[in-house]
Amino acid sequence: MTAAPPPPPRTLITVAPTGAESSKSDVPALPTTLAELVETAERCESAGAAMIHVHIRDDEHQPTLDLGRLTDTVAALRERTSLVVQLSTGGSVHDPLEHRLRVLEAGPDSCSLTMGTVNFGDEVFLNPWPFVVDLYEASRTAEVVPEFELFDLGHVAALHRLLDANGLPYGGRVHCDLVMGVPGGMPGTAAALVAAVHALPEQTTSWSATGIGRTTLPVALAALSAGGHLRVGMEDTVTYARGRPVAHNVELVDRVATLAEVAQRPAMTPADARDLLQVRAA
Ligand code: KMH
Ligand code: ZN
Repeated sequence: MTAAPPPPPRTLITVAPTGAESSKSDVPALPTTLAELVETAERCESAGAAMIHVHIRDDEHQPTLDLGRLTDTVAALRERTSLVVQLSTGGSVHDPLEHRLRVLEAGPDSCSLTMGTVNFGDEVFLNPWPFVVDLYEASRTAEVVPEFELFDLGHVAALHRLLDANGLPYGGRVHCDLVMGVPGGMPGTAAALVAAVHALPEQTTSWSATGIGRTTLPVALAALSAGGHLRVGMEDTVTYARGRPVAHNVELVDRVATLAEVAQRPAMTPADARDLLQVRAA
């Protein structure tokens, strides 16, 4: 983007409550059952979240992309909340690409779409270019709005390439999420955030930022001051403050809802978010 647009008057808060990395035994507060996920979604919506980024677990609390479970999860979240339901197509680093493509069959409003491969701690989060293009085209066919996950400046460049070659996504809006502070990706600093935001394609209509681990607060503050939206949750950090584990995802949503209020860009409603992202009407 070249010119700085006026900051949006309201802040989209996305909650990412579970992820695929933490184990239930290490982090008992992690919502891993459907009942825990729905309870979390309800409380987070009341606290100001408008979208939920969903990874699910099996009966042993292990990450799964089981299509039946994903479909039931989307239905349960729709029944009990108004949140925009975004399914992860990233899954865990161990999920095969073909399983990740099939996530769209569960019929979410939105899906994550990571714009390239990245080192992910000691692992590799694999997103080869042909897979990125296949997933993008599949999201358009399924009328699911992608959220472009950008872990590095190279991913921003890849988004230019995708939009230039393949055109706009379903719904016509381009919403990005800067995922910062992953060991292997861009750091969770204000300087990196500003560089990434300046490099976003001109087609970008909104962006949020996520700080992993202890970068959650600096990234949220930088995003708010730069006119961005926010993603928080136990997928990204399981520590509320030094030595103090997160007791419930709602604490993280509450905290950034307060920051957004202070920044005079209060949390938007799920209806606002549906309009912002142009997700398919129910
Ligand atoms: N669990 C990470 C390997 C996404 O949800 O799309 C990938 C991830 C990104 O969380
Ligand atoms: Zn995720």
